[in-house]
Amino acid sequence: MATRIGLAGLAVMGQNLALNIAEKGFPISVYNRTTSKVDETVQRAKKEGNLPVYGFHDPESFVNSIQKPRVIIMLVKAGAPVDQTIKTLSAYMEEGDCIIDGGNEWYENTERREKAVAERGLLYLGMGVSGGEEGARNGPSLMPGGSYKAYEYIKDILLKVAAQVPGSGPCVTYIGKGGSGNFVKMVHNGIEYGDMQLIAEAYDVLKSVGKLSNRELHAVFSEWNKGELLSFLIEITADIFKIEDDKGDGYLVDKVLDKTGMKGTGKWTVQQAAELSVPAPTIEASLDARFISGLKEERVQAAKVFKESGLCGDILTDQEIDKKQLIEDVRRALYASKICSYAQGMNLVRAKSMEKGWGLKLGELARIWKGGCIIRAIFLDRIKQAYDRNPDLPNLLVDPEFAKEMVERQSAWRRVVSLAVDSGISMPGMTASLAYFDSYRRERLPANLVQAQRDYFGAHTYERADFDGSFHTEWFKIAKSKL
Ligand code: 2AM
Repeated sequence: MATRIGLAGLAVMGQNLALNIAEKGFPISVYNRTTSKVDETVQRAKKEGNLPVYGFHDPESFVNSIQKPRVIIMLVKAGAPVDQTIKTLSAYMEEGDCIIDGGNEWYENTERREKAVAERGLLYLGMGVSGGEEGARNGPSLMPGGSYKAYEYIKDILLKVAAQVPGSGPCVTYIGKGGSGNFVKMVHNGIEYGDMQLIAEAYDVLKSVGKLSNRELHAVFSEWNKGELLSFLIEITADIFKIEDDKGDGYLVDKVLDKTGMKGTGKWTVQQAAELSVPAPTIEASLDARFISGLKEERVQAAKVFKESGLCGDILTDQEIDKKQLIEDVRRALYASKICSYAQGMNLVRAKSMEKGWGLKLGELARIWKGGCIIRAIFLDRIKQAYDRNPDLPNLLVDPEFAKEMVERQSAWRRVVSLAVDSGISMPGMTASLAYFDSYRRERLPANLVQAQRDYFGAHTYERADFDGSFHTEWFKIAKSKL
């Protein structure tokens, strides 16, 4: 009997996705370079309910076991391993067969591969898969881009395998042509960086200035998870605060080294934002925050320089805090900051879509992120509604509903940022979001002065607010002649 689909690359994500597909009723062939993982997967399939998973130790019999036209999902490390796996498997594949890369791949690599395999009649999809291990097993958010024909062929599988959100359907849609699936997943990850940083800042100000204990933080985040901030990341944050240290006294979170790892999608997002001249200060701040966290040893030394010399301590204020008010303010500041961060991510997607002619639908992206993925949140429903109201919305901030929500929260937001600034608590994400809001909503910015400076020293010319045309002034001559 031929299986419906194949999956190559059986690290945890691959194993879980294979079991998910099998559980939805699609017999699946599996393969991995290191064959012990094949046996492991087949064993798991037996244990988890005799799921129809068939293991193969060599690529040829693996490919031949799949019904034609064949579909193979690869979940191997991005970069060269993907090229190697394509080479290994495609040797046995035939015209009309389809390869899907489910890794976090750089979108241009997908476009290159799509072209390369097309010469041999093979179809190609680059599919973002979000939701971590748990999502892969029980329902991820899927972002397939590339060959529409290939998407159509496996749509029935994807619709069943993806997370299901009551009222809004499976968390999958055909994203668009070329590398758009990878690109959208990349921006999703950039937004995830922003969300995590904003939550970390909320934690910092509540803990460092508000003096909340882990128990109180657990209660606060649990409460927040019942309202407009309801989301996977707030939920897991609440959980984290209640986990006690298994190797000593106190809570585990206090023992975790304050040094953040990263795999690169956040950096790519920021690079793309710069490439396309799309302002993304919150996402950029979250990436910088990870870089600064990485300078742990330097920070330890710096803290000594300031503390031991008596220059200044860690927290700069010792003011009386109304805890209840602070908690409410931080909740509002977090929500408003989040709107700005998502606005940046969405605008980056749109800019790329316009550059590449992908025709991406921003509301649809918000819909498929509502379940399965790391940034899943009730808030995404509001984003979808905003784009439903106006698909050409230039920025989420000017959607009437979001505009109202931001204004309602701005006093609290400013209080939190001011308190953090006064206290010497860095809040790069929330501050960047507020600056984004304050810059975007102002008709006139001090850019006139920057432009005048550019014309002064470099004759870059300037436009005028009152006349059309391009102007240059001999600023230096005039200024000095009048001395
Ligand atoms: P392995 O178990 O044989 O190492 C995540 O690392 C997944 O990518 C694993 O399934 C791993 O296979 C696979 N992988 C990494 N490099 C690879 C390569 N060059 N060729 C094939 N698979 C690779």
